[in-house]
Amino acid sequence: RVFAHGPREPPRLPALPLIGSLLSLRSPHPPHVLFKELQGKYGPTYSLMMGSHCVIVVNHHAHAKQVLLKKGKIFAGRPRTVTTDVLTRDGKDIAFGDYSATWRFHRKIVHGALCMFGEGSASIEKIISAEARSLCSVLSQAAAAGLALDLSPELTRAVTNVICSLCFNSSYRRGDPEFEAMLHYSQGIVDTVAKDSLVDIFPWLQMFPNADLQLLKQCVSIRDELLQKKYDEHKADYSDHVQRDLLDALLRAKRSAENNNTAEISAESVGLSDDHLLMTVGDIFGAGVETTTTVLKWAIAYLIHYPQVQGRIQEELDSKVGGDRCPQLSDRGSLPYLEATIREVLRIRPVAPLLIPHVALSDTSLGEFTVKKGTRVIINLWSLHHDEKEWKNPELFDPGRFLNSDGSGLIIPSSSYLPFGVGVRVCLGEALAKMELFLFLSWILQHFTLSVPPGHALPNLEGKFGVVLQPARYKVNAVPRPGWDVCPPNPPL
Ligand code: HEM
Ligand code: PLO
Repeated sequence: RVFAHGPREPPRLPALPLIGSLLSLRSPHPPHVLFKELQGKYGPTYSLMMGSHCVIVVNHHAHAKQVLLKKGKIFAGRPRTVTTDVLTRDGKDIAFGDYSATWRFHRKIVHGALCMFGEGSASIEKIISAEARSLCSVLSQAAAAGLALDLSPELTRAVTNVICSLCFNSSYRRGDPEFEAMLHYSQGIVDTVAKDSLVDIFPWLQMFPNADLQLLKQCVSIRDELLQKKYDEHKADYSDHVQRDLLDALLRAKRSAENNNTAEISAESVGLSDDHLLMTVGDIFGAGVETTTTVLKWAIAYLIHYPQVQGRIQEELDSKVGGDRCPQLSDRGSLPYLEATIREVLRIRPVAPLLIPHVALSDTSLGEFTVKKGTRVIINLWSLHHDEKEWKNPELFDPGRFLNSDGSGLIIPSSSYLPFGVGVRVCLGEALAKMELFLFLSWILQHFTLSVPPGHALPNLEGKFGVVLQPARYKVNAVPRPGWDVCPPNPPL
């Protein structure tokens, strides 16, 4: 290929001076916002040094798709960092593990296990609906007492129980001490993990290698104890004939590799060691809890800010589902405005605004730029989702963007939209997350109208940057809608 200027490297930010000067402005901005602003000076693709690592930051969808799709395999690596190594026993998981045969194998097993839950008696739909029902009944009790509610613990418990059923065939009751411990360690991990690769250039994230690394290690050891307990219980009553959950699926793969213990495929060599199994379920459990809960909290925060959107979803529910039954997955096609609202929440506040960093596994190129093996690539999803050329008033919350002109069908109005990533490293939980978001939100809005409690401020919409972009805590007034004080039972699916 002939390059206009010959092959060249992306514009490079002067190592520290420039950022230093930005910092001396005491930039109040989190990394994704600052990376978006730097385009003004350097263009949509530029590089910078983070300590000794060369990092390319991609802010436009064309280059993002080259990295994720067209050259997906070349850019499928992950960097190793101190904190993710602590979390994943040196990358023995899926999300932070480097591209390898072991990694591919684990993705495949998890994918298969998640698909298996599509049908059958313990179908995902049944599990989610049962949790939605219990969530609504807890909310009714609290609403009856007229309290200003922090929905977070109940939303988290509902979402945790879904992923707990899928991973471990178990669930938590209210006030379960193991659940409380999980809430605590998981927040500790979210607050501290994966930021270290950014610390070199964002000193206001400064927290290593001291108190926060300590906190991370403590939280990880509590998590590991919990995972180990589940693992031991599963090993104790494992049977080749029943597959109850993801952990059974992983154990089955391990057993079958062990029985096949020929020269090439031993359980160790294909990455089915105890550590690998634990880290893989740890990923799915952690991702299953933190991502979906975060989106639900964003969705409710926006619905409180935009009561007209909430009202329109409720009208749609009343006319399409009616008052005699609760929503089901089969209603998804007839509730486009709710679906559009979910899409808009995922656009305006992406769960992972910088995805997880990718790494070039060999020398390659990106558009007209050369890229050396080992270069880290940060896809700034925030820039893609807030690109003024692609989205009118990107900061405006407007579900209507995702509807066709008469409002009857869904569209994706721009190719600058990748809430789950795409390609080799695409999110493994996309289908599950979409089912949960649809069912939980439709149940909640069918039963309640949500608003700011008297005397409270509207939820803050800024978000706290980390491995997931979380909203600040806020309180809600949940008023039961007329006729919905009792849930009718679901018809059999
Ligand atoms: C990876 C988004 C829910 C499991 C990712 C990535 C994004 C993402 C952007 C990174 C892609 C990349 O680095 O290129 C989301 C969103 C969710 C969600 C927006 C909720 C709305 C879930 C759930 C699970 C899950 C429920 C578990 C069942 C994973 C895993 C990876 C991943 C294992 C790592 C994939 C890999 O590196 O190969 N997700 N996710 N996610 N997600 Fe999700
Ligand atoms: C969340 C805290 C848990 O205790 C551990 C954990 C495991 C997997 C991580 C998840 C955390 C955060 C969200 C991540 C997920 C893997 C894929 C997902 C990073 C750290 C996303 C959105 O990319």
